[in-house]
Amino acid sequence: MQKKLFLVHELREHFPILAQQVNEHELIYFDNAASTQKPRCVIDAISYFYTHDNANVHRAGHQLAMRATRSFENARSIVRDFINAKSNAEIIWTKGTTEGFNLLSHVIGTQLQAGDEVLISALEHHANIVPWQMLVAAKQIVLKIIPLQDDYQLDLEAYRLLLNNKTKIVSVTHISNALGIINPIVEMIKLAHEVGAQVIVDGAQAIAHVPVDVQALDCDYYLFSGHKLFAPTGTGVLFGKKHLLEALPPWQGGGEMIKSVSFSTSTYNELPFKFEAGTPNIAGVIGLGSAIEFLNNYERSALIAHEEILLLEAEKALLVLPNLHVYCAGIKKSGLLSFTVQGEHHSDIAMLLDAQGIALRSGTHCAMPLMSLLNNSGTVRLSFSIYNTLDEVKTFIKALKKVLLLLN
Ligand code: 7TS
Repeated sequence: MQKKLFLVHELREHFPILAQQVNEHELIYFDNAASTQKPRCVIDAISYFYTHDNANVHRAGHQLAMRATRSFENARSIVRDFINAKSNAEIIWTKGTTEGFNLLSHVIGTQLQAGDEVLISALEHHANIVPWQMLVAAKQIVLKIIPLQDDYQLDLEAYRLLLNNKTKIVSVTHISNALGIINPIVEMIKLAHEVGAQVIVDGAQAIAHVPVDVQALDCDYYLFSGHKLFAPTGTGVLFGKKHLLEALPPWQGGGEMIKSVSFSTSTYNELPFKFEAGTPNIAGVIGLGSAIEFLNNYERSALIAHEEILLLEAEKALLVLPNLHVYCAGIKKSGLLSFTVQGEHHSDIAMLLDAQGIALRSGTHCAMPLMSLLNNSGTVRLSFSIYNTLDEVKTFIKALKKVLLLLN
């Protein structure tokens, strides 16, 4: 397919929400790690579905139901190709990364024994901590934490030492949502497989910023949320290797996930429907397909290079400001960076930037254990997307300088 030339101002035109003023300033949206904005085609795809095709999927034989099912399953094929999964059976719809973790910890948990070990890292989002803690309480499994080096990158040597024949699951983020660090997941997956452990990768942050090829990674499971990839909220994907998903019991019971039901027993549907009980988020899933098609119009490497420039320029400008600490400066990051200002509360800085039309997140970023390690109550986080511009970075730096003067 012929790709469109990437010009950031042309691309921005596709995102109607960006053309607005907030607090009498042009909106600068730097909170993309929390959720991305939606292009017009995604908004239109949802509207089109409800205007023309709305019906339930996989049930009736009437025209609307067939159209709805076709568009819904077409989105599954789009996702399959986007992450290079082998088959549609490996693409399970969820309502987001969090639901993916709850599903996996629950069904994998049924097969774990007391004393089996699950490894997560110190960089994890709560979504990859709390479900495992629930399993510790329910099944007496052992949860171990891969520590960080002094520069906050994962300590691979410690990881190697933690792996042993009791390690059943390694569950780790591809990119940290609090620090932007990219984990060496290819190497981590290889090492985990050497001891027979399976690997779950949290792709919530990575999916919008790096190409993901689940076959090349050889991960066993890969999770992401649609809303961080220009798609509607309430959509998400659980990729799992087919033979592994087949060996797992279903999670929720109900319609769609069954083959036959009697009052005494039920048999289950084939993949991927075995894990998709009840009516799914049909319009949302169609929107997710549309978001990926939008992204596929552009050369991915050009989008990635653009985000890298934004990140590097922001880091360079922040590093010369007094009393300001940029986390993981000089280390390759993706999509975002975090900083703190000595003596100032992160939420004051975010609030004063909001007054100048700049949206960003401050706080723990749902990574409280990591914040304890950093020894602070939170950071200010700048997170970028393909529609952000260098001018926005410059305006942000000017606005931040004003904030710092005001606070002094
Ligand atoms: N994992 C990571 C690495 C995340 O960044 C997030 C959301 C999740 C899991 C959970 O995703 P959800 O879509 O199911 O909520 N992270 C953020 C964030 O950094 N700011 O707001 C949400």
